[in-house]
Amino acid sequence: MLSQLYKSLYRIRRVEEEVAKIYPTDKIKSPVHLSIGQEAVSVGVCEALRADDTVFGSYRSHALYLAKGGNLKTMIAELYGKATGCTKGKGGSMHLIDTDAGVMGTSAVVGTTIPQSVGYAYALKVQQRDSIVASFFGDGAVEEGAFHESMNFAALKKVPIIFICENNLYAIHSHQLARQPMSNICERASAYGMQAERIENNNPIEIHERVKGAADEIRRGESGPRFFECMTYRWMEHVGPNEDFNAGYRSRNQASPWFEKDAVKVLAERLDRDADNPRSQIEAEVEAEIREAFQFAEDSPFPSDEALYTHMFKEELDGAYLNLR
Ligand SMILES: Cc1ncc(C[n+]2csc(CCOP(=O)(O)OP(=O)(O)O)c2C)c(N)n1
Ligand SMILES: [Mg+2]
Repeated sequence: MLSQLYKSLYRIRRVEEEVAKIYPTDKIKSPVHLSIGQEAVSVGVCEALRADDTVFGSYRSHALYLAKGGNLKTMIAELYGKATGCTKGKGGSMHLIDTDAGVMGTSAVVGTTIPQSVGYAYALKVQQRDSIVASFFGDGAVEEGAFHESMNFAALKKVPIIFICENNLYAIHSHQLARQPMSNICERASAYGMQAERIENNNPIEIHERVKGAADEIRRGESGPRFFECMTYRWMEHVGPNEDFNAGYRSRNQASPWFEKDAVKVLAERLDRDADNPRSQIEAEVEAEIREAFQFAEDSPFPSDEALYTHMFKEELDGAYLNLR
């Protein structure tokens, strides 16, 4: 379990470090919103999910896509705008999808996947499946009308969904307290009639345990929707490959407690105390996989001009987009 969590965390961190390194060459054709610093949330939650569960996320979803088992090669090809990308080079970093892995989609428009995820979870309930949905969004999305409509409907219909609010304190450069009259997002979620809990400290093991407990209760029909506000911190600029502690809206001092409790570092240290799990082997495997994925993207062709006219309408989409898992 520990080595699995570490592998997932390390893999995501290293993929995004490579993305940041390559970004200035202009090979990557879409903006990138990096999750560096926030990986623990996606990893902790996705380890608590089954392969047949489904996730939805925002434009900051490299971590979610990878933690849920999304294909790394097709993700990198997508960032490169190549025809072999997970949306055939048409969506870029903000619109990742891998239906085989249960990544139903991510969107550039704040809050839009929240009602989609509730609708999907409602369909699962109507069809009496025992798989569930996890819906990821930021603290900024809580200010959207669609968030509140979705909370209301989900609680009313007791749909099998776990809401994961990744509270990194900022929407672009605005602090939460400059945007919201109360800092406690859970209080607002619980006002809709669902159990809502905050998880401090960005600890993947704690996130995993608490979300797993909720997921099991939902599957057994013992709980309606659940809400977790996971406190976390974005290390890089809102969009792009650089740090931005000189931008004036936050300081390196504010970030330093989050650097201290970096989940990748903490789990690496724990793993080193466990002789049965050689970290070097895990890391070597991940590095080889990453090299292969970037090479795949480099070697892949760009979409043809004709591709501009395909996959525009639902009739052309293959069944996987339309069939529930
Ligand atoms: C409906 C909508 N309004 C505004 C924007 C512009 N916008 C892009 S990202 C963002 C901040 C969202 O912050 P948050 O939900 O906390 O996510 P984070 O970037 O911190 O992960 C905003 C306002 C948008 N993309 N969509
Ligand atoms: Mg935020």
